[in-house]
Amino acid sequence: MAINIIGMPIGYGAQKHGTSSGPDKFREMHIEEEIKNMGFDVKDLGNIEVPVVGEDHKYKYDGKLKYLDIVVDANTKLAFKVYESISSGNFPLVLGGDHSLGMGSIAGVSKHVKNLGVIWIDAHGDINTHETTPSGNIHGMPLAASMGFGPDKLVNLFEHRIKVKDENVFIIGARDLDEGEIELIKNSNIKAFTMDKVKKCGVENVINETLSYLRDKVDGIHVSFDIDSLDSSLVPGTGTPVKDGFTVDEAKYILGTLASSGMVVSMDLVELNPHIDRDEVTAKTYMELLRHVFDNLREVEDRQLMLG
Ligand code: B3U
Ligand code: MN
Ligand code: MN
Repeated sequence: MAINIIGMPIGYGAQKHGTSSGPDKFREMHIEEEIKNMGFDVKDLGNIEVPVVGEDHKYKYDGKLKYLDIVVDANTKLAFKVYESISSGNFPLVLGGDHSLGMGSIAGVSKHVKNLGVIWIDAHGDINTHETTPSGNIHGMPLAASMGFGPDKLVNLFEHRIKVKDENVFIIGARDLDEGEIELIKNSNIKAFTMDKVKKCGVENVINETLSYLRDKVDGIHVSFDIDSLDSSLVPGTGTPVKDGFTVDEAKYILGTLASSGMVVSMDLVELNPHIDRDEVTAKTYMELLRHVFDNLREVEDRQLMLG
């Protein structure tokens, strides 16, 4: 197995477009070398091509959903890349980019892993539809679209099918949910551990419960990690920071425990906006989390090698 770095330099799904520089920031922080140093075979597959357009494109394809066709096209390309990677026995690590890329990743992974689980770690739900979105920003919709909720263009991205069953989706850390998102959670089988619930139950119990549920039900887990799940005071370099979030240690615990489950087959790291970061703190925090993930994945690999 090799780790396949896939850059998705997209910002059109968000209000601020600076996340398009995220993948190259990770490279500047020596992401490939860091993962290699932990004993992995790593291959950087480069960036998905995302055209650069002006403001005049915002409502060119749809009166409400911003930059719709560009987001769809780039995510379709991403889905192909991710599918190619995972079906060749590799681990796709998708570097964002805004969170609209979750649609492309999940579309690609779920073509190979038929019964997929998704863990979405985020201050937001990202389960708006064209009907409920307050902003028209598509990074608030990818998880809904992946479960079959939303406009055809997003739901049928890459392939005409539901990419993940709502019952196999966990949202962890949400604390800024819109009215329509709360309704969808009520009327579906999505498992939402809002920040309030996490505080009440404890991070450890939430993660244990998530993993023990998914262990019997799915063939692999895609982790989609939004850096705004951390407390706003810790991550100035992200477009929509929200207070009362995770500490760095809690984020490490969550990602590390998921990685050591042996069930994680692919991962997104999203919403790093280097243009608004302060002294690279957000980028550095991201790298610290990443090292922790790969430390834990390394142990899983070693265990599997020992068992032959
Ligand atoms: N829920 C809001 C805000 C938002 C979602 N994701 C982010 N912000 N990063 C929306 O626009 O859908
Ligand atoms: Mn998000
Ligand atoms: Mn978010």
